[in-house]
Amino acid sequence: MKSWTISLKQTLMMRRFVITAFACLLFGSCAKEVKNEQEVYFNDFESSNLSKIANGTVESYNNTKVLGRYNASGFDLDLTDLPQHRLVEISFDLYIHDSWDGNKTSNGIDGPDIWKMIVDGNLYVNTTFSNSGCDALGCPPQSYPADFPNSNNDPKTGAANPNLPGVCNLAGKLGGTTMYRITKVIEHKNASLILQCRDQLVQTNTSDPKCDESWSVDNIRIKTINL
Ligand SMILES: [Ca+2]
Ligand SMILES: [Ca+2]
Repeated sequence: MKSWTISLKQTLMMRRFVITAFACLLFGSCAKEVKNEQEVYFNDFESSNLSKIANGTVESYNNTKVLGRYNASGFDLDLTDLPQHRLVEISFDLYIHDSWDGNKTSNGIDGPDIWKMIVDGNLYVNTTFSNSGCDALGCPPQSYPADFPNSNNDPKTGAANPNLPGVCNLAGKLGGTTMYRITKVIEHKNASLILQCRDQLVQTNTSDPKCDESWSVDNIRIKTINL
């Protein structure tokens, strides 16, 4: 009788273990590690809503509305009254339009073509993109997905979509548009957050810099996370 009681207890424990393990598998995390996430901002710019954004401008690109385009500038997104949190996840689509030159310098004529993401004054992305592709002169390297300088990756490395249409299809120009999915999870506790995106593009040999090289973003999503 005693052995039957132990065996029943063991069976119940085993069942509890199996249910817990199954729940862990099903939901991707165990009870202790459940993330308390809250979306505090999302914008696909389809309604051209630019509240909370400084220096905002909206254009249509490839059948969607995007924040941009920018050249030698950028935008600030200013959020306040965030719920209590430990981390923040920032994600968006970044479109690199036309003939970016990556790490190339060419004595200051072409580049480097730098793009930055700053949160509350701290630099989280400081990279270059190369959209020129490979030609007879070779492949101008880009820093992304690593930071600039000292990183040399092939053009369009890490792209979510490398073959989108360019904005300015100038005769003989390489480029098109490359879309990157930027996602950063950062330690953050403040009730306010300022996201700034900027570029330092170099194109001294053109009369229309914004047509030669520009960028835009779409689907900005910001989540606060408690562990
Ligand atoms: Ca959009
Ligand atoms: Ca350039």
